Amino acid sequence: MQRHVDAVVVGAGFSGIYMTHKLRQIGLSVVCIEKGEGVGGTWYWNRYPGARVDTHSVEYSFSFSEEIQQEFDWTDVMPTQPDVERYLNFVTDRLDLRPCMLLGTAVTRLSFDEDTGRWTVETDSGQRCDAQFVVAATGALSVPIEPDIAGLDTFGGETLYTNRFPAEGYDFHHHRVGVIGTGSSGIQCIPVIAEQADQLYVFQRSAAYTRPSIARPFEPGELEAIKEQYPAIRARERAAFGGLIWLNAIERDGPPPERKILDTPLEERMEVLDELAWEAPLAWADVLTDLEANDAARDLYAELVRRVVEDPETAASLVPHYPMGCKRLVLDVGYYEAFNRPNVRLVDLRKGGIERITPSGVKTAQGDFEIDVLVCATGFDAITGALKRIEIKGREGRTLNETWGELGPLAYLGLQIPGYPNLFTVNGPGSPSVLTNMVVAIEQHVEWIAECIAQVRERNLHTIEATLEASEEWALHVGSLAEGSVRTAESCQSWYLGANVPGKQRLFLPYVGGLPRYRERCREVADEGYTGFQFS
Ligand code: NA7
Repeated sequence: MQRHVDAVVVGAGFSGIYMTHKLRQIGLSVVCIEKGEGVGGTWYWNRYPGARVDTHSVEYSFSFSEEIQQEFDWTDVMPTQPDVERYLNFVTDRLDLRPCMLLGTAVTRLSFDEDTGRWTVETDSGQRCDAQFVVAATGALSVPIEPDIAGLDTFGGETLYTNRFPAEGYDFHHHRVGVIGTGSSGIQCIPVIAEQADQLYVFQRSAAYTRPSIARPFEPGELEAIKEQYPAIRARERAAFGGLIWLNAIERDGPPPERKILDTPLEERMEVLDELAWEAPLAWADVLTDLEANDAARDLYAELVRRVVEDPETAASLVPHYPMGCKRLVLDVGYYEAFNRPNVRLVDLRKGGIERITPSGVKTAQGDFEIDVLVCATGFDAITGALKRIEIKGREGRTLNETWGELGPLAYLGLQIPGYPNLFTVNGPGSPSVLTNMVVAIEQHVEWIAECIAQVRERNLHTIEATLEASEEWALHVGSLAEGSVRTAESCQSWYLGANVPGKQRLFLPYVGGLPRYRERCREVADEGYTGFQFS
């Protein structure tokens, strides 16, 4: 590794790959340091069976290179984990990024030297370097959390985690399997495991809202036809609220629905249900803002579940008990159908929780379940988790954990933390990130950061740093936008709020105002000479 570089990029997922390319393109010497042995970030670690993107492949891809978008061939409409990993390796090679990547190495410490204005970057391999700029492309969902369940380490069988699943896969045939966790990861792997296992127990603490994915392989010629429309697709994506135009699915970035569920008689609601099926519960103007309307929409949802799941008790347990829209909506392939199989049993933990894991299985208040394999699909310390796990020392040696502990997880525009000059965060707290098409959000951040760094260098400046005042103002603005929706309702416990991590401050972290408005604000800040930032 070079000892003295212009920039270090931490992480080689979508963000790190593009950031490394972009910084090199504007003439910087760059090292990209990645913990995984390969590139891909989320798509390197989450290799569990059934792992798949819930966005159309063409939309879940970089738009910055016409060559790349024309040359790469997706196999599926909704890409699988191997397909995304193949794509990111293709991009890395196509841009010839490997010479400046250090894989299999984790950044452990970042320290800012106020005299030199440079960062020292230390790693778990003992290699270190210094750089003028650091970009944390560390991912919003990259720090797994282990369930806080007694006896987990006493289990005598195999314990697997979806978010660090063995690269060689796992054969569940002839095994009794337990899955803990029914978020996206659990819901995607359960139908696949159900097809293989002798017996599958699904330990559900909270049911999730999910609906069928449009997953299927591309028809011959279909991808080629889409490739001809890239300019129009990209332009529409950039203008869309969530960075998504839902190719091949219903148009959801069009005008919001006008009718209110509470103003609609029951019979008419059922007609809408028959017509729109899984789209029906959210096809109302009042569902995401009025909890009573949300309850009514949940009744529609419950009816849809009952139409698939044969056992009435299981169907009832599979209906979430919190408002729709509070957590990320899941897309699945045969999830509810899996519960009609004779070898699958839902263990509703609301009827008696897990007491402990024993050497032979899971002991709950409603009985013991003997298993050979335990799969934990128990989620992540989202958005701030990865940054908090690196020891980051900014001005006056203050660690990021001290700063955030005192002030909350401040990051001006989600791009920079006051007190940490020349350190940028891609998809940091307070940016649209996880509420939007991640790739579109990442491209916007990477391009803004690259332009900002180019400006600092052109003007012969040493550092750029978000002011405390601007960061606090931004945090208040982000918070005020999220208020009054089901996302912040008391009955909502989501990872957007940090509610899945014991002890984490309850705060809605992403910016809910949509990508176009956010992009415009970032543009204005740059055009006005970087308002809210100070230079040295
Ligand atoms: P999620 O969505 O955070 O889901 C984690 C699941 O694990 C969720 O059902 C949790 O129940 C459950 N969980 C966590 N700890 C426990 C314990 N101790 N006992 C029982 N159940 C537990 O993570 P995913 O990986 O599925 O998805 C993350 C994101 O990736 C997703 O939103 C997409 O954006 C892609 P809980 O809900 O907390 O009651």
